[in-house]
Amino acid sequence: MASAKNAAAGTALPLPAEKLLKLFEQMLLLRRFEEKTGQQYQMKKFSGFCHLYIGQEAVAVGTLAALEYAKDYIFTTYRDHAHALLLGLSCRDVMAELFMKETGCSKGKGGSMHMFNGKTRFLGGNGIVGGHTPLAIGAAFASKYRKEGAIAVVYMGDAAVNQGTFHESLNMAGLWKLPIVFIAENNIYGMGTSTARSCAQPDLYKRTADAYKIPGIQVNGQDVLEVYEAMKEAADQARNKFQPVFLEMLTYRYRGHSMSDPATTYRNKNEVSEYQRKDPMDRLRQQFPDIITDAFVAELEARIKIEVDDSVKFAEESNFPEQSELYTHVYVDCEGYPKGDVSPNKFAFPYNEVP
Ligand SMILES: Cc1ncc(C[n+]2csc(CCOP(=O)(O)OP(=O)(O)O)c2C)c(N)n1
Ligand SMILES: [Mg+2]
Repeated sequence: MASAKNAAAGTALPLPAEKLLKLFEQMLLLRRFEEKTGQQYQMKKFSGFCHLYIGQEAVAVGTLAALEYAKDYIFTTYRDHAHALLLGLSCRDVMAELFMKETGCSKGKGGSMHMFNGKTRFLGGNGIVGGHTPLAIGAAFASKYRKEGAIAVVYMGDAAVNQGTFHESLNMAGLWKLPIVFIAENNIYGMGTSTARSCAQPDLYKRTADAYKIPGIQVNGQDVLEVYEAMKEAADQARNKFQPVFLEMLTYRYRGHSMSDPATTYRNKNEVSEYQRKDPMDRLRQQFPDIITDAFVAELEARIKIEVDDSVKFAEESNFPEQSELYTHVYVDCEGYPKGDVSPNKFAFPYNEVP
């Protein structure tokens, strides 16, 4: 059992030892899962878009740890494997979805960018930059209207804050006092374009207070405890005072934008190593060496390896969806919709024909 004090620093712990261990465990699981995902992609086990979360783990882990599990509505971008794993989906569920197998969380029809788990109110995985902020506004509005006590949390990248939908959403949230927390994961690049080149005000947190009456707070997104504390406060404001909050998480992705981006033209290796020196897991270990011990990490690495390897085997051995599934789960399954018929039918109009 870990001591209630951090002996190295001689100070009281900011969180119970079990919780610190859990934060570390979750970050390591995400890191190893994503490394395996990248490897499988390079081995051509699956294809399509694939955006890894490596380097940004403290943001998803710290923010979601500050919420009551499965109570709030969560939306994120296409960089969504991590959020999925933290919101009730297993490595098998996510890996099988990446492999586009019927055992995946979206039955193999969504792939990397469309992880989903209705049971924990994880409403995706969204491919359009800024396209999901209005959806989150809808969830926040519904929750307030029905007096649910739930908040909406919407993660986005730094490039999304230049989209019209973002500003429309913030205006509505500020005007209608919606229970919502906006989280911009500022990894300083939107694909290969830096925020310095794309944002008139690259300090994103400064954009929201005067314009939309939404306090903006800048957080060190590489410090999982700082992230956790900021999210606790923001969620409390949103839930109990209907005060929307905007959190700018300063973070960094170690890999390219997606698997097809070698990230060699817009940044150099020194920049990457500079950020790697501030890795969120190393930081936590250095802060709490008596709790996150070498022995604990070694045992954890072994446990995670088994789980991640098993998910690959499971995904490989699963089947692709049946052809008869082509029309199911596209919109809503209603009586009368065609099932199993993949030939042209009344639901598949030629483009030049008005229905
Ligand atoms: C409306 C729209 N425009 C362009 C794209 C293509 N696109 C996909 S990701 C991306 C960059 C987004 O960067 P950012 O919001 O910073 O998120 P990050 O990838 O860094 O997590 C772009 C331009 C898109 N998906 N949607
Ligand atoms: Mg970005």
